[in-house]
Amino acid sequence: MLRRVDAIRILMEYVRDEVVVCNLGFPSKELYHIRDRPENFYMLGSMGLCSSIALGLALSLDKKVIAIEGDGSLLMNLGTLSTIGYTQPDNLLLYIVDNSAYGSTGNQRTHTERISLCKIARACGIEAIEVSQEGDLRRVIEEALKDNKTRAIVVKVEPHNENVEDIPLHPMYIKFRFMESIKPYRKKR
Ligand SMILES: Cc1ncc(C[n+]2csc(CCOP(=O)(O)OP(=O)(O)O)c2C)c(N)n1
Repeated sequence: MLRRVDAIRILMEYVRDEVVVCNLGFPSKELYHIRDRPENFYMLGSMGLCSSIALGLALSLDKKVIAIEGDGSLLMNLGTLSTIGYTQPDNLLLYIVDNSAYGSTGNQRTHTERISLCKIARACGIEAIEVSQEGDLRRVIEEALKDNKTRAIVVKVEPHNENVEDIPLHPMYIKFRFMESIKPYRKKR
């Protein structure tokens, strides 16, 4: 079975100039060590808001926005799926890395062992697919990045935290570097 770090590494092989907002904790640390770039926004502390921030960015930018979301965080803010389904920006990809655990705090189990985030997303009108095999994952990432509609990919992975250091960047630096990097993509009003 894939691990979260594999799912993030595979996604980042396909990412060019897309904007990426990443769930807090180990997902962000793993992303930083796989490929740091100004267009990555690393969440710090605020669980459950990654997809909501990505939605706001998708609505205000002429650029594909990817939320690297976690099952625990998404369960904490399920309402965001209805808001995303309702607004349906044509440039948003929810990349939900589902390890059925609160991985960053010690792999306590979440409800996604039996509850399907893919089905919940579909019920909100979002085109969603669940995958667990690398070949399928690569195919759906390629499709989703080309597509001009809101899409969700739920990647089922096993719980595992890669042994990586904390992100050595100051939170304000992460924020301002990110804001600067997305300036060219602002929608003209
Ligand atoms: C409101 C809130 N509650 C709890 C925490 C502590 N916390 C930080 S990361 C995390 C687990 C996140 O799990 P998930 O979103 O599934 O991502 P994973 O680490 O498993 O990839 C928790 C409980 C927090 N930061 N904020």
